[in-house]
Amino acid sequence: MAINKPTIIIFIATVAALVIPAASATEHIVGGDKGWVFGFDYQTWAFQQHVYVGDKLVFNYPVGKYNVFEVGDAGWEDCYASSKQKGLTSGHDVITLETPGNKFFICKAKNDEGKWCCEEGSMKFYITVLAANEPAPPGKLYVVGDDKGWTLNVDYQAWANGKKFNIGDQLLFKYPAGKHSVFQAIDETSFKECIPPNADEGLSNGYDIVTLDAPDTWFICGAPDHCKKGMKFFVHASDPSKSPGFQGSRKLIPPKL
Ligand SMILES: [Cu+2]
Repeated sequence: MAINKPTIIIFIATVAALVIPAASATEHIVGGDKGWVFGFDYQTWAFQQHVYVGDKLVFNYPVGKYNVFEVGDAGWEDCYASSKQKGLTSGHDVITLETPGNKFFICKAKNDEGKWCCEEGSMKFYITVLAANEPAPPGKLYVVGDDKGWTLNVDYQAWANGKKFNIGDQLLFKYPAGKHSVFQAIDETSFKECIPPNADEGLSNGYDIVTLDAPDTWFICGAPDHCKKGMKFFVHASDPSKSPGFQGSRKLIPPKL
């Protein structure tokens, strides 16, 4: 029996379509080794994942302690899930991400001290699921100061000097709202002298994300004297368009914590 060429091509295409998604599906353990626990910053974790349709999210926690609800963006914002909705409660909940777009997850329980896990324990996040053929988002997300966040008495220049930044990378400044702020000094001189630009050019949410879009950026805190006390650093970013990975800017909704 002769098999003609189109048949073979269709056959190969079919096999490829069946095999490739399965082979590339990834399990993302929510919170990594920490699992699904009270007081972990899941939003930052989610921003650091590259998630594709077909991938799975795995929530690990002691049975009975917490739960998982997939909600809409309003439910995520307000920590709300309808009383009719049944959450996941197995302690090892696996959710397959079947469509692209933003997916929202919350916990609806109280911890041992009677505190709400979503409202008070930041057990909530959204994650952006990419279509199989979408390019990986460019850039890396760095938490400024790592676990210390954006605060006094940290050597931020030493923190920045240890890293190779690219244009398109993002810096996340975490701090209690009202205590600090984030400004980009307009040049090296205003950086050295701690002169912030206009007040309306600063960020002050406490969870501020800045995309590096220029080779040189100077960051300073706008709170009185904080810059002079060391809340300042300079970042040099290379241009990754010279490497094949860069594909435009990354879309984000800032979380409201
Ligand atoms: Cu400050």
